[in-house]
Amino acid sequence: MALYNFKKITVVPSAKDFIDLTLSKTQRKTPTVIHKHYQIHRIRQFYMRKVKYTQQNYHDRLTQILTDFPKLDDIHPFYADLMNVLYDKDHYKLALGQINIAKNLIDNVAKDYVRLMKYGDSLYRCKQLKRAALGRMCTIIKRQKQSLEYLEQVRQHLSRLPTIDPNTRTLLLCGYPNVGKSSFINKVTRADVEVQPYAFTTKSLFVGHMDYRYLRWQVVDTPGILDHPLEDRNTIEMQAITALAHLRAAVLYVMDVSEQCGHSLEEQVELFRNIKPLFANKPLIIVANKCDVKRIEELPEESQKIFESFEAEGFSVIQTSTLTEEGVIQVKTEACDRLLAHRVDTKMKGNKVNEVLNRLHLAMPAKRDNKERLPFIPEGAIARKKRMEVDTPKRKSERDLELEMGDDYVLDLQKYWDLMNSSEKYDKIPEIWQGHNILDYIDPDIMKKLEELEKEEELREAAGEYDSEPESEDEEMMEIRQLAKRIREKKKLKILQSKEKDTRGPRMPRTAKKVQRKVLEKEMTDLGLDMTNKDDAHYARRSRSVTRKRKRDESETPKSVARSRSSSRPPRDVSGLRDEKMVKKVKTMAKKAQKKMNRLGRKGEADRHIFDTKPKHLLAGKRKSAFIAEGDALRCGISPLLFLSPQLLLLITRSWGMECPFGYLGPVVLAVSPPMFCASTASIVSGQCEKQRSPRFSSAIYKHHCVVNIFFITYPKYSTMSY
Ligand SMILES: Nc1nc2c(ncn2[C@@H]2O[C@H](COP(=O)(O)OP(=O)(O)OP(=O)(O)O)[C@@H](O)[C@H]2O)c(=O)[nH]1
Ligand SMILES: [Mg+2]
Repeated sequence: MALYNFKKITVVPSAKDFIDLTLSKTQRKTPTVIHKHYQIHRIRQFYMRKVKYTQQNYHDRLTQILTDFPKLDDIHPFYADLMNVLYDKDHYKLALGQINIAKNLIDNVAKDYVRLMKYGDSLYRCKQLKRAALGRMCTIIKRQKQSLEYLEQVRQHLSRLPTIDPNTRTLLLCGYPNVGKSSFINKVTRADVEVQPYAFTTKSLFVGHMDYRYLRWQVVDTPGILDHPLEDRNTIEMQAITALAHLRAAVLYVMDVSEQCGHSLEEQVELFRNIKPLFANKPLIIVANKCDVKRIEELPEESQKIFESFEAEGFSVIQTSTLTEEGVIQVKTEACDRLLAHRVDTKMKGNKVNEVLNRLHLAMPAKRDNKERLPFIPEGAIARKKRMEVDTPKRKSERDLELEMGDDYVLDLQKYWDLMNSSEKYDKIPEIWQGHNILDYIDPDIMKKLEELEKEEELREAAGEYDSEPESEDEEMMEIRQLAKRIREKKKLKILQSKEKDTRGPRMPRTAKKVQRKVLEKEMTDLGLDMTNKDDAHYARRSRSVTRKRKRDESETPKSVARSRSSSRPPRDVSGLRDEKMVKKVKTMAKKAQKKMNRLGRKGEADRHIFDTKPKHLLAGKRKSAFIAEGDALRCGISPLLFLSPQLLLLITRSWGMECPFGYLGPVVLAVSPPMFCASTASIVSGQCEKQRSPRFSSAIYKHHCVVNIFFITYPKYSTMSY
């Protein structure tokens, strides 16, 4: 069974509010800026989102309504019937059905328009589609105005219904109007139902709660019922009938014995007979109310017989007065007891009881014999207890002291300190002593440890651990010792000797050892090297400071008067080679060796490559930056008639790149009639500067279509065009 909370159904907005809410939410939560020059895809997306968002909102809200409102088939029959009585089942179902249809319609509208939007080719069209979609959705909601209003009323009413649990222990009050049902419920529960001396004070069900036998009970007060056929009963009465029909409760049929309610005793009995089928399988008590006014015994005999016949039928009749509270509690207890018994009975009749009983065992211990068994306390325990009860006065606790001294009491725990010298109890302990934190040095066991150490030391000494006995060592050991001594001495001496040396003094690097040139040359000659003509050679390795800089070579003999050239080092490809011939040979060899490599070498991705020597984005200016000025040739003082003359050509060539009032002169367009030709010529040339469609240009062509025209294409001074 679905669980519904009647109190927590969300508010159903009216159609107008619903539309306003949803549209404003769409407006708030979706983007708002769109331009017609945006990509069409983006425009479509923009409007599609609006349509979808609106649809989703409507859908969600309507779905919530559908899920929040209870389905009559899913709830307890008592509530289903009550709702049928109160709101009319058909109307209710129809309203919810309408809402469901509206939801589906809105979904379909959105789906259709989103599909259409895919073909929208302009902002305007997309916008119109969106408008149409939202409009249709809103119209659908507008048509649900009545359903929404009805559902909101139902919601409000449902939320105010009393929370009656159809399955719990219940006492149900019923009877003619004005007999004192509400007075009774007010007496036995904490409920506060209106009591008035006229009929139909209570127009709907009321519930109150009470406790009996540690259980929670609910008491339901119903509106009064009149005695007429079921079809004639109004909604107020039908609520009572519904409660009677569906609640498994103990029924208290309240009668007014005094007939102050305006209905005779016979009428009340008649009603009882009529609605008796509703009491089937329910404990029933007849409450003869208002006994303070008239008791049954005071009634005429015929009337008394009525009650006697009731008793004969097995119904208990209890006289009560809500005014004097006579019999009220009796009615309550009897009704509750009977209901409990009845519930147990019905449970026992059910199938479940066997399953439970199989598992239950109630143990009832039987008495073994009549022997008296007194509690036993061992002797020892008694003795100990006696010992514990000593007469010596108890030590006074701080609490006792506090009570004794009152305001003068000061908590002093220092007096309990366990010191060797009790006079030191209140001495102040310094935290720092001679610059040391004394807490770091506190070891409570220090004296003990010291004692132990001393004892150990004494024992060791006594054992002679520290006595050395050289005699005990053998000769070999002696020798080793002596040798070691000598080694140590020698080592010390060596260290001393080395310390005497000044090891850190300046040293001559081995490389800088001076070798006499003559000595070297002689040595080399002896070894068989030819050492003639070696005046320029320098054999020694260059020491940095001396030969860091290459000595400047002597200048060449000047070849011109103006300049003299200093002789430089021989080029690297010549250096080390004997003569011209050798150089030539080496070069051919190198070329040959490279040949194969060159043949194999292909242009690869690693090679430097300029992909586009004239990238358009760098070289083409803005479209507006170049324009063609008609008759620029004239402004430059050139007659169009001189078109073919060589002087003109020369002039044109010279004027290329010249400054003119519009910028710089560029390519020349020669336009001759017929105009078509002019246009094509012009467009060919102007195509270079992307100005085919310049209106100024074409109008110029058509104005002068019969004569030869010279057009200079000019570029503004700031143009980046290169030509
Ligand atoms: N003297 C007397 N008057 C009572 C007693 N019980 C109720 N009344 C009066 O009867 C009148 C009706 O009482 P209600 O409790 O409103 O009766 P009801 O059955 O709830 O009436 P509806 O709600 O109209 O069906 C009130 O004026 C009460 O004061 C009673 O025991 N003794
Ligand atoms: Mg009432």
